[in-house]
Amino acid sequence: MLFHILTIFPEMFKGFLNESILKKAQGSKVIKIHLHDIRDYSANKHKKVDDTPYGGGAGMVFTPQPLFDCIKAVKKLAPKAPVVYLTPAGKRLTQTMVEKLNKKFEQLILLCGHYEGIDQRVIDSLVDMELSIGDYVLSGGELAAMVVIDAVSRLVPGALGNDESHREETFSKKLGRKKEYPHYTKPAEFRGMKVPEVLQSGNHGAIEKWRRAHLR
Ligand code: 6GU
Repeated sequence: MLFHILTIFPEMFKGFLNESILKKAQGSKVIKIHLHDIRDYSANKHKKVDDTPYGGGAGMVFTPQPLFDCIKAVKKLAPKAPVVYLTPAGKRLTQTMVEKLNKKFEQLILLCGHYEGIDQRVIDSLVDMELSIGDYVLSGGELAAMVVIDAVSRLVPGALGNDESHREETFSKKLGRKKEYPHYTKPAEFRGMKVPEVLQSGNHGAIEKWRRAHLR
């Protein structure tokens, strides 16, 4: 999976990409991330990318020119990839949607919004999908793009090192969240709190049964 990230803050991704499990995934080449600095595409001599909104109102709006040129250039590299605009006004990202993105596409173009928004003409002519990661407002789309990259990448075979895709079955579509059984590791007793005997028994049938009974 190749992610193209269109952003005015490419530096925000450096820590995320270099410190997480995504570093290994990139090393193994199953995940690739290409950062595109929208400001590089500004025809303005001061590399300006925003302006005041027509009709008035608070805040600034991304001007269409740098976005058009940046998106056009990236679409040339990835003609079949959808342009996904990250905005709090978008459709809410769910695990089902994450699975679809992973299955349907080999590349994704993630456009990170800022200010009050982007010029509507960009959305009308170049954006395929608007996504939000939840009902709260972030100052930019970068954190949301990282969420998309993380959630999609962990479904890419080989990206995590362990292909335990069947564990995804514990994601409950009905509850809208992941079902988990309690996890324990060494030591068997910590500050008087003991690990359930059955988990130390080596009886896989009994362990399976205990875990099913303790899913929540
Ligand atoms: Cl995708 N962008 C911004 N700016 N805020 C958000 C969001 C996205 N999803 C939830 N809040």
